[in-house]
Amino acid sequence: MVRIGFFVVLIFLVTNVMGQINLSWKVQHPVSKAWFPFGEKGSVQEALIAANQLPDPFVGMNENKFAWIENYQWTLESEFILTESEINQFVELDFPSVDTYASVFLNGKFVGETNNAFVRYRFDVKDKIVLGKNKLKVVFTPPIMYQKPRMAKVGVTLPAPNDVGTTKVAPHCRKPQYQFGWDWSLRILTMGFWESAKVDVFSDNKVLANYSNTLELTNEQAISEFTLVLAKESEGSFTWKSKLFGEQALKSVNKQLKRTETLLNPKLWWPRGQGEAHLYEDHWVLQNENGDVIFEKDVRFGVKKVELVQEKDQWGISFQLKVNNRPIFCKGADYIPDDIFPARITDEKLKNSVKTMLDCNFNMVRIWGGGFYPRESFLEACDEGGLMVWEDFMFACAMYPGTDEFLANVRTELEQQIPRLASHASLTLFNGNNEVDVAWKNWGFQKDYNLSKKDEVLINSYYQKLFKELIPQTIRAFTKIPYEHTSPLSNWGNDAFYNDGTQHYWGVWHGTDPIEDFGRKSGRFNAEYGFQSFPELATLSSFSKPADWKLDSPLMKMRQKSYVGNNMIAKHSNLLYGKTADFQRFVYFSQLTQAKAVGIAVVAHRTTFPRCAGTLYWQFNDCWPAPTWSSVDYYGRWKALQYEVKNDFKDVTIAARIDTLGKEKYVLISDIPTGFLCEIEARIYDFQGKVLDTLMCKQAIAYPHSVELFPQELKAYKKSDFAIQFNWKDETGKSCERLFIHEQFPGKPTSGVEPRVVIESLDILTGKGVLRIENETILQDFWFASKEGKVLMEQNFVHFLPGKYRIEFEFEGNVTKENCYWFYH
Ligand code: BMA
Repeated sequence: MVRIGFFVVLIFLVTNVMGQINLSWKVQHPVSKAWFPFGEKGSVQEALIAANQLPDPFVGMNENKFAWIENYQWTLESEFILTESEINQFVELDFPSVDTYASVFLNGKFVGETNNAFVRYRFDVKDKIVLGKNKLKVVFTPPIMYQKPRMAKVGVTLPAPNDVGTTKVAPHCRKPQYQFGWDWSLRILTMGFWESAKVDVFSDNKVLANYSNTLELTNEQAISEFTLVLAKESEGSFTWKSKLFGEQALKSVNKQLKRTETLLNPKLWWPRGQGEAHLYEDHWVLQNENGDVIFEKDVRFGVKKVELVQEKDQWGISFQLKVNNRPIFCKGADYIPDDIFPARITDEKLKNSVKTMLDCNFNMVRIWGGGFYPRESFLEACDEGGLMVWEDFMFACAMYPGTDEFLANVRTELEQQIPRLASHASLTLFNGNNEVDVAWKNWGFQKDYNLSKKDEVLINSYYQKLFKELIPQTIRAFTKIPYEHTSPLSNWGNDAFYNDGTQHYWGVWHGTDPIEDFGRKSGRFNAEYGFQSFPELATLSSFSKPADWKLDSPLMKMRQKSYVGNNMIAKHSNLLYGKTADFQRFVYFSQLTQAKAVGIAVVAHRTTFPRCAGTLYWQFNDCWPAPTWSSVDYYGRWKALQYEVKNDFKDVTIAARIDTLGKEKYVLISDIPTGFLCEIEARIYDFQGKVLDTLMCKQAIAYPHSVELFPQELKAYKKSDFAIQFNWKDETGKSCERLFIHEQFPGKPTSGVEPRVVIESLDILTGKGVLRIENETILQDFWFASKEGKVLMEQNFVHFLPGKYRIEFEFEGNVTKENCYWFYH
């Protein structure tokens, strides 16, 4: 039999789907004047890399080779064809996200300008189109060039300590602040489109967005409002068909169609662990007067009530979120942009992050204010999984303008973003900014920037207008979701401050506090605290060579963007695990140190509810491969910390509460709303694996609460070294176990016979492997990894009692028996 195979190579300049033309661009090099492909979305930087004109900025010191780009204007061009029938319809340019300062021209005529990367721009170009070929040109101006002649209007130098540029313009720009430089990010100011720009051709009208909003909620009913945003104002009436609520005839007001509906005995949306994250499913069809369908979509929405309780109490001022009248203990992390190049972050990566957070028992994620607003795919995954979203507005660590022009620009951003974000069941809290207020009051801006009393008054008034007037007013016009103007509300440093509101505890990293202070200095809601570590070898190898693997090598120094430096990691890791000259072992120790630091904090926070109502560690992810505070590195490899929080965040867990190192107690913690009866067995071993004692108890535990386990029984053992293994059944009936090591002098190497570690099998087809361990003495924090691929374990960095173990694991990429390695101590 002869098989005929054929390949068709199609090159599309434009694709026309349902009246939408996707635009593909070329870009001109500002110096050589040569044109090269840009594609549909991305940035000039990514286009230069793709055209082999620049190397990967993540490798070595290549970051420096990108600096010149922000000194030039960049021109992009595209073409599209319009037919006879199309030019008689409405034609609009749709730019879902333009980054950031662009002037748009069609067929040589000026169309408009953009100046906010968080705004969707649409331009009506009916009067500029021609039959046949249309030429589109967009000129991008980089931030400093754009702002230099304009920023004087603000009337004061605005402090912007993270902006590493020659002229600090970050606060003037509605563009992700981390791209100007951050203490975990390189500086690359992208110019381009995060999402593809399109030409929209439509005959009558078009729906641009749909929103949902719970207006009122009682036990008996929910009143919800649904909105469709139209492209054009229409005189005629529309028919809005809903599978759940039936048909309704409507007229538009301010380009919007609104309907209010009642749900009887509503099924509520609950955060993960508290109940079902129920989403109503509906199907909407919108028809115009002629009966033409102009919109059709499956929509989902949730019904919930959120309150933020901030009351004076026995400790100070609370910060308690209540969902559906129930106080929730919030646990999770801070989320930063997944890449320095926003356009190349895939929906798959975002969904995977949400999955990891849910698998690790988070119920909240905080979208931090120095990046960008989350995409729909991210929020939809949060809605489905019950992951509450704390949403910052995009302002961080600097002072911002409050001129009429700036406020008008931000108003457009808010009017688009707030209804979109608040439509998601997962959206739980709005926060004005990250650390703007705390910086203004504590970071010495007044002196550092030589600000006069008059300047201070002006900056104060700007703060007031933006964060205390414009943002809350715009929120209130749409939703009842709570808002606070800033996080943290209290600074770290002074003991009394920990009693009021939100806290970002930075006394260890940015101060001189000992690591145990993570357990002692807790705010009422800890929205940030963390410790850095190095990513594992496979990630290090993606950007560096063995010769660079020293803390003070030029590359490692450059990679470390925090002024505090790599020595802070070494300081605490040396104290806990001892010095090592082997860099790979140091990486391992750095991750253990980070896990210990954050673990101490998490357990302290969870066990002090209701004084403490939340714990979000800094930071979940990375925007490039580097030493940072992340628990999952840029390539998705889990650090020790990710495994630690997976255990510490479990709804029913047993954890070690550490006050001073070596003096821990063991606690049962539960977030089960109905309370919980837990049967626990604890076995005490010596380091050779001999059972010294077995303890049992039945512990009833209220919501959310913690109790110390076996305080009396363990007293005698605490004078020497021992291991304690807890076994219990969680709320689903699943057997759980956790092993803790109690050492008189933590960190000293465990002496004993070398374990036998064998990779029994590795199946490339299924991506599954089996590891066997045989050990005669206790193994502490056993870590299994690959120098090239990615190893995925149910648990890693775990202790093993003497014994024989068979461990199944999964892997991705190039994992071989030869390139796997392990550490223990
Ligand atoms: C926090 C964050 C970031 C920063 C981190 C580490 O306060 O808000 O600004 O990256 O500190 O210094």
